[in-house]
Amino acid sequence: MKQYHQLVKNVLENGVRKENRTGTDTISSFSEFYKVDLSEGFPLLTTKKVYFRSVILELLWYLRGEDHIRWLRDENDCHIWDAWADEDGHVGPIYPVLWRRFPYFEKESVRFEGNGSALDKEVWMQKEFDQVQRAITMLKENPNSRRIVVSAWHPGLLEEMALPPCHIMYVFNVSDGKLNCHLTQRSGDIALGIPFNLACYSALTMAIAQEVGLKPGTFAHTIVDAHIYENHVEGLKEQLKREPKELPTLKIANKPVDELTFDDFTLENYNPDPAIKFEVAV
Ligand code: THF
Repeated sequence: MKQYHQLVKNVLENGVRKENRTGTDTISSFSEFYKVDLSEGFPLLTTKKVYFRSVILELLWYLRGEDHIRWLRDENDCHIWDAWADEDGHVGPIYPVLWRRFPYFEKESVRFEGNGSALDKEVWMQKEFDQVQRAITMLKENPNSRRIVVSAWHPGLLEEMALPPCHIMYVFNVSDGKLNCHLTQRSGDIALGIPFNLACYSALTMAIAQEVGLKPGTFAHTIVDAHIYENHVEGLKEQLKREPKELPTLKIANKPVDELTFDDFTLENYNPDPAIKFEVAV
């Protein structure tokens, strides 16, 4: 993954020092972009070990639509979201809820009856929108559409969230029989989060491509505030000395996305360099 190494170099070279809410300063570069061709392999970094199991479990958890991490933390012993959850595991309406049950209002006619008379009134009813299912349906029925968007930004709910979404919107695009995905991220932790986000959305794109009968195309990623926490700089410089190897292959069972389990994802030919320990800033 030369693109990732280039991204790290760009941020180290062009970045400026910034203070932030976590108390650990960052080197931060405004608006970074890279893309990878998913036909060249599954973009799981080879210059450090990335925990594939956690990546896929995080994706399956996003797809579950819940406002808590119990499935991830208690049933699957995956702890990457623990820092943001309360004891019950609640994280509020973040990605899973926003992807699968985005709250919205719809006008409906309701009949009020009494005293032998009836009154029809228009009222606003709260509903939930499954954006992932809509994207899949659109890809099947109208693949040339430029409106196949999943948005995880909901200004009215920010107060309820454990943290506001970092990857705020993705757009699917079909060109030449291939499914492309562009992710817009408002804030990206280059050492820890980005390798996960890249692999997670690439796996999602591959799974959806298979379900709708397209080939996987390109994953493209815009990161608005692309930053390296100061305590990650040493580890990343170490990683830059390592030579990227051939990418592994990901095989996904041919099932609808909603029926996938961890065992349906098979990673082949992954021979990474050793893991590098990075502390997560909360
Ligand atoms: N906050 C910060 N500061 N960085 C992030 O990357 C981040 N996320 C999510 C929400 N807030 C964030 C959480 N995602 C790990 C990986 C992804 C996370 C959080 C933590 C992590 O600790 N990874 C380790 C170990 C993995 C494991 O044990 O399975 C690693 O070495 O990769 C970005 O979306």
